[in-house]
Order: sequence, then C-alpha cells, then structure tokens
Amino acid sequence: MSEIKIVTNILKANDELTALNRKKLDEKGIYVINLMSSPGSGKTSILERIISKLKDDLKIAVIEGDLYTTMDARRIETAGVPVVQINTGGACHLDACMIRDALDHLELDGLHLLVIENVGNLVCPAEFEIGEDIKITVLSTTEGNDKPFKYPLAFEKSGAVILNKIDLLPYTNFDKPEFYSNVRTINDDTVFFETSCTKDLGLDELCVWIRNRVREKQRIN
Ligand SMILES: Nc1nc2c(ncn2[C@@H]2O[C@H](COP(=O)(O)OP(=O)(O)OP(=O)(O)O)[C@@H](O)[C@H]2O)c(=O)[nH]1
Ligand SMILES: [Mg+2]
Repeated sequence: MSEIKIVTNILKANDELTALNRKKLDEKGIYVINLMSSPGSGKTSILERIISKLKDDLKIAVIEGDLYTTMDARRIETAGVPVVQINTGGACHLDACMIRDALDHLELDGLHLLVIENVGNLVCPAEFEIGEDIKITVLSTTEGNDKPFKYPLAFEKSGAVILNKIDLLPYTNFDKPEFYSNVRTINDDTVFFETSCTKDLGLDELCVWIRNRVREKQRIN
C-alpha cells in the first residue's frame, strides 16, 4: 500500500515540474525535442550533424543526459552550441527536476531550439515527461526491425521516428517494410525519417522539418 503511494507521488511531482518547465519554455517560444534511443543508435551523431546545418539560422542549445561522463557534452561543445551536462549517477532516464535545474544554466532569451539528449535506454526515458514539445526516437538498422514491438512505449509516444545508419542496411537483415508496419501498429501518427550520419543522408529533410516545427511554435507564442 505505502509503496504504491510513493510511486504515485513521484510521478505526480514529476508532472508538476514538467508543467513548470513547459510554462517557462513556452513563454520564451522555445521548441523542445526529447531525443531518445538505446545506447549507440546515433543520437549525438545526429545532433552534431543537425547543429552544423541549422546553427546559422537558429539559436540552439543542448542538454545532455548521461550516466557518468561528459563525453557527449564535449562533442556538442565542439559543434559550437551551448550545452549543459546532466549526470544521472546511474539513473536510466532524465526527469523534470533535472531539466529544471539544467535550465538555470542556459541563456533562454532568444533561444529557438532546445534538444535534450536522453540517457541511452529504449525503456525508461519514455515513461517520464520532462517539458518537451515532442519525443523523437532513433533506431539504428543494426538493432533489428522487431524493436518497436519489444519496446513499444518509446514508439507510441514519439511524434517522429528516425531510422539511422541506413548506410549499413546492406550488411544487416533489417526489414524496412516490416519495421514501418510494426511502428504503424503502435502509432499511426508518427513521422518517419531515414538518416545516415556517415554518408550525410536524410539529415537535410530532418532539418527542414525541425525548422518548420520551430517556426510553428514561434507563431503560436
Ligand atoms: N555507420 C554509421 N555509424 C554511425 C551512424 N551514426 C552514428 N554512428 C556511429 O555509431 C556510434 C554511436 O553513435 P553516437 O552518436 O555516440 O550514439 P548515441 O546514441 O549518442 O550513444 P549514447 O549517447 O551512448 O546512447 C559511433 O561510433 C558513431 O560514429 C551512421 O549513420 N552510420
Ligand atoms: Mg550520445
């Protein structure tokens, strides 16, 4: 009985902080992406690529979630935009409280786009709202087309799904039609992108779409 109460309170507290984060970010008209995937699917690589393509047009900042290291934050710093590192110390996902604290270290005035790279994990991050406008899940072609059915929540909650490492398709048994059909069974609304960070494929299309989402948010606010 008491255990159920504790869990309920944690989720309630997270929802309240999510609402506060969202209010703060909405007031500034900042479009917020919560980028999720299992470890190594290519979240940071995609970020590096889209930052280099978008940073002349948009003011971008990044929050990096990682268990222990600052390696990804260093990569984003090198890409040339402000970045705040959150080390979860072993926790498998980011929560709204961590984001609230990270926001205090960012200059939000004039910012157009905030990307939050969640901890590499295809399960836990999807369970927590953190103040984002959209969740985007990345899956790479080396992970298998069955993953949407095995880890449905991430795909169910994502407004966009990126299939990355399409350069490696010829070397895998990844079945694209099967993958799209599996995702559609779970989520018939999501938008699809196919990318390769090594061959620079599909990233321009992704950037056009992100730019349009940023503009939409600015029109609303
Ligand atoms: N062949 C190929 N390799 C890629 C591609 N994108 C990323 N990689 C490689 O995949 C590895 C992992 O990429 P990261 O961008 O670090 O992945 P991540 O999702 O940020 O990883 P975590 O933050 O640890 O969860 C690196 O060695 C990248 O160079 C791609 O499109 N094609
Ligand atoms: Mg990363």
